[in-house]
Amino acid sequence: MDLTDHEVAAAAAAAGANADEIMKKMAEHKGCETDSDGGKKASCGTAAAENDLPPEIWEKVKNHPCYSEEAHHHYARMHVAVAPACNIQCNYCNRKYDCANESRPGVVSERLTPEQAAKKVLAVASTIPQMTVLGIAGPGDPLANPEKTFKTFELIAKTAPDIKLCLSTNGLTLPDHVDTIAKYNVDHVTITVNMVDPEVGAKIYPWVFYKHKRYTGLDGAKILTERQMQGLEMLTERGILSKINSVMIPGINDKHLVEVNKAVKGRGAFLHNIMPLISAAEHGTVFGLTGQRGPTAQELKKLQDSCEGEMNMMRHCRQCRADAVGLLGEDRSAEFTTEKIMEMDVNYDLATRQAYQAKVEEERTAVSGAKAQELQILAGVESEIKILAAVATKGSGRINEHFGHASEFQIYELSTGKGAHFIGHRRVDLYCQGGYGEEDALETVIRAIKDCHAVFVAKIGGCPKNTLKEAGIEPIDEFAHEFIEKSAITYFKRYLEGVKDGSIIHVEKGDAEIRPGEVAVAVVEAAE
Ligand code: CLF
Ligand code: SF4
Repeated sequence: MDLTDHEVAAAAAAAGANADEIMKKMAEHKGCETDSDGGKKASCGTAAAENDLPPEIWEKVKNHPCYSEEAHHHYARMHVAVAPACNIQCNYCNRKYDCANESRPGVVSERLTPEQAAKKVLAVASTIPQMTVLGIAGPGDPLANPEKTFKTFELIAKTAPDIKLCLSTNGLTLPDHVDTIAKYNVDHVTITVNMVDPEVGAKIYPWVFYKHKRYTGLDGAKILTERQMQGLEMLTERGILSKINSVMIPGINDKHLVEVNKAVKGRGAFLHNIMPLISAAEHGTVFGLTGQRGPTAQELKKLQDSCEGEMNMMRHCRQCRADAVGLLGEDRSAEFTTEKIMEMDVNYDLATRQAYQAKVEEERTAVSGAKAQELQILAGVESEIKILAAVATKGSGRINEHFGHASEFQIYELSTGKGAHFIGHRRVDLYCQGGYGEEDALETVIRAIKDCHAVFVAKIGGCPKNTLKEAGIEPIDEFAHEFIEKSAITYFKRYLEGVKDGSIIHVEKGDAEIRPGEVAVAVVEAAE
């Protein structure tokens, strides 16, 4: 972290700690990204495992599904929609809809009071024992609604102290609330940073509302970026883990996000999550109406890859709703409407939750064991070839979803250097229940994974199998219910052997389509 001695001293004073302690924390955090092994980059960020991180950081991320890619196969999060107001305008947001910072452009079904939210958290925690994180992410900006946000955290900390608290903000008022964030033990804060240059910012933010005044254009963007950077530095000083979300907007900030990556890394951000712009005319957003496109799958991957050398990237974000409940990629919010919760007999039992989570940890250890075996499978094999594979999974790190039931596919890059490396997901229509007919749904699946050489499924019918093969995507069901990485590497080794003996002709694949969340029917009034 690039702090001057003066800044370090100020950090120490602000945090009530001495400079040695602050420097120690910084050094530990740096350890995630420095060469520690003869030039071999130490693992960090979402892909990091227990031995890669300082123990106190591992404690914070190990069962947070957004901060740990590995954890997201096993642990769930929930959001409560207690924060309707916002203090800025983003050109990709229509206030009828959820905050696009953290949500797909669907609407929240209902807004909650802090008391209703606390009851909902207990109801979900007793029904889904692997739900470990409560996030507040909208539908407006949580810190533009500080009373409701912090009251909710206060109630939950009292009644469900084992649940981690998480917050996502546009950062405009973050510096004013960092002490309160620390006071309520909110250990994870996301800031959406789309620019560090006001010239770029003026194309994304028509206005910001700051200290009772509306600022437009360059003036507004300048205030926003200064406040975001100040807030990030203050979080780092206090040892609060921060993640940066950036929306990739081709032609506006796509190239600039490399600069953003450097700026946030330099200020101690733990993770960077570059997400594709969600934009369609029916959303009613400025970008939707002007026809601003989002990135393709390979454009997004290229940018994420180019930033990865600087800092570890989150690639498993689902751009979820402000009232999402469940594992990332699944949405169980309909099971927990206020009406249903009020009728539920809520029994929050910490011991039951802990017993369940102990079982989850056993499963997780088994997945890690399989990963270690994966490296042995590839021992001695070297090749420049890299291919992508799509996987149908319901979670737990296994190939356990039917092709026709998959609403998304997880994408892994296979190489002799990194083995099976998770790089993202692609949302699709359900093949078995496509609202426009099955063949239309199959076409959307093919468009979403056409940069992949293979798709791993638990089961698949003869008809889609043939269509996939015609599209150059090999359907593979022989590893049903096996671990993802180990199976993918077994396949990859066989693929490389086939290329070597001439039975397989390797061809490079093209690009694929990103298909972000669908627009839900608007059922609530616009956010204030
Ligand atoms: Fe929610 Fe965000 Fe916390 Fe996660 S989401 S407030 S850090 S608990 Fe996660 Fe959802 Fe992506 Fe956000 S997948 S949109 S990154
Ligand atoms: Fe919309 Fe969120 Fe931007 Fe506010 S910060 S305008 S709610 S996307």
